[in-house]
Amino acid sequence: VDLEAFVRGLPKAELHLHIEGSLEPELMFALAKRNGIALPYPSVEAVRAAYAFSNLQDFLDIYYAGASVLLTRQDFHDLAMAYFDRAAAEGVRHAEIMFDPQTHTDRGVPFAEVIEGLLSAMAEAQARHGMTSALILSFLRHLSQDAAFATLAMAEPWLDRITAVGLDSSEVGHPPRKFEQVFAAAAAKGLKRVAHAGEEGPPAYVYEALDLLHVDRIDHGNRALEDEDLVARLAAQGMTLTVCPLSNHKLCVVDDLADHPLDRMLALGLAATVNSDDPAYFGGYVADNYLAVARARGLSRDQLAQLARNSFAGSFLPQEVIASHI
Ligand code: ES4
Ligand code: ZN
Repeated sequence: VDLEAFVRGLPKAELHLHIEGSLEPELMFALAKRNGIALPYPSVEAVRAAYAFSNLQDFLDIYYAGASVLLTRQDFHDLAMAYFDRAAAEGVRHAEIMFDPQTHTDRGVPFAEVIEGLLSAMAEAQARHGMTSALILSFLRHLSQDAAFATLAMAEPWLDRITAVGLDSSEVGHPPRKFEQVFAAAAAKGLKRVAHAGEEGPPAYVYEALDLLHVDRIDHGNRALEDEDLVARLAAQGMTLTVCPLSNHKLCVVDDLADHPLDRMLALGLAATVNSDDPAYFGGYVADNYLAVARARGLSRDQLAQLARNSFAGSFLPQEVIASHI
């Protein structure tokens, strides 16, 4: 079979996906119309043309603006269902999806509307595709720790349906240590922990995520490669890195996909995985990410299969379920 069929046929888990980042311009326009919201773009083409970013903040400004069309539980259901249908068609068997409640509650959208829409889509993905999923409640790091605590309090009635907390948005200037107490509170409630670290921020932020937030996975982690001791530690403890090649290229974390460090990570013994991050904004879903980096770096089928195994091994599924996928 050709490489594309091989990648699509490989059973995969997706561990780093912002559900708001899966909002395709077509659905953005449809929801704007349904909700009577005016978009600052005349057409789907104009929206896509605006997706040229030179750093993370450039992207985030447009990403938060796009999310303004999401108002009702039906909107969140439709958003997530579009992602699950697409992911299932390209071999994703399990997805751990991040959502940013503050992006919505700060606009007056009730937390219940957001999470109930996502949960109903997750149930439908299971029924329709046999696909399992989990929710990661992500705190916006450009906001305060108090705001994160308020978000965790809002989530209280649904904590049995939330697997982990995460940390995303503008990294530089908002180190993990800012959220030490709220992550400890989440851990005490039995939640797993992940954090974006080392996407634009320095290796010190990866150390803080490990030592102060006690994370179970590092999202991105690219800049950990600048610190040999940190690499050795991440490898020794088998810490999963959720790497996002097309995102890295679009946000200029790497200048050229041909220089992407994914295979260097594997060679260093790091538990790297491949993920789509914000597929509607970065030009591809998870299979596109495997394919693009495979072609740019000349990855072997063994390496691609290793990445897919790493994705299940790094998931929050029970050990016996992980074993059944690997
Ligand atoms: C994000 Cl790529 C990335 N980094 C940090 N925060 C985010 N939120 C959505 N995508
Ligand atoms: Zn991300």
